[in-house]
Amino acid sequence: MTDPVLLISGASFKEDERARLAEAYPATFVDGPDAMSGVPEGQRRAIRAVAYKGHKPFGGAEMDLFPNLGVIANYGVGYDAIDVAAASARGIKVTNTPDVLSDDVADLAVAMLLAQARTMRLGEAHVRSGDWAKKGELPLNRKVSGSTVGIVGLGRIGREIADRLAAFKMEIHYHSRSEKETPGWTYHADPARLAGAVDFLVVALVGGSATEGYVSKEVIDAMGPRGVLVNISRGTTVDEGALLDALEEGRIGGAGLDVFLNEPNLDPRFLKLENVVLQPHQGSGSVETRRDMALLQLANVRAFLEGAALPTAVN
Ligand code: 8YV
Repeated sequence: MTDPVLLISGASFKEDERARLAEAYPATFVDGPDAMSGVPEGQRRAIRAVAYKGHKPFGGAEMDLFPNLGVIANYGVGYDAIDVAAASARGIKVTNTPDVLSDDVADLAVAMLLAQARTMRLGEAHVRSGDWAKKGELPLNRKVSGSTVGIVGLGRIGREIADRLAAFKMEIHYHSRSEKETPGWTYHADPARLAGAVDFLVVALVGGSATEGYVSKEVIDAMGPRGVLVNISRGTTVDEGALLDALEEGRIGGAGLDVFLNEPNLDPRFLKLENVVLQPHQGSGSVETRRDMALLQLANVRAFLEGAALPTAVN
């Protein structure tokens, strides 16, 4: 048997994604970083590329198991699970899958914003339970079109969200590290000031240590009792304890959340809340986008193994 040059790491890879990678190059498979030390030593020496999927930490200790590793190709735009500094220090390239998923993630952000503002969960339950016929109309809800939104993090995905919400005639405000060139949108240097100025706050930050708890208690408190928070970035970007307290106490109006600390085992306090829409980290989860992500990941693996320029390197 030929020694594998590719390690496919991630229990969440779909069968067809795994098969496509394994057809392209001799490969072996593990569930995640915890299982990498179980790869036989001879195979570990042969491995030059890792196709990675998942959110478990992939650090220097795991990289050192593979003395000839040259690239870690991440399935996802966010690579906060991978210690990029450790990779760079070892001369290992890291790649990700930007752009191809921005539309999907922005679509889901808008969907959650609409669902929460227009109380769609309540509406659905009202129809299914028969309460519509028995009790009549639902309490009125919240107009979205023409209202004000704040985007925290105006990167590729943040811009897609802002463009969509501009089409809802919403006034666009944003916060990012620096002011950007935008079509008449309002920049706020301070995220709490932004939160205080808008009806809806959408978090589109990158993950990682630099943005941990960035949407702090102060930012959440500034939103006020009608404020709705939407997060499609990482659970780490929001102070989750402060968010739960504010939601439970009605100090903010509600939230639409696709990401959580400790996902998929989210804090059970979320499950008791009525003023939230909860999604299972499925921002990029359409058939079309996941196919494009898988193909871009493979393109990066292929480029590395064939000595070509990496399509989407991050270091
Ligand atoms: C995940 C994501 O990669 O792209 C990202 O950063 O969070 C998602 O698209 C996907 O769930 C696979 O883990």
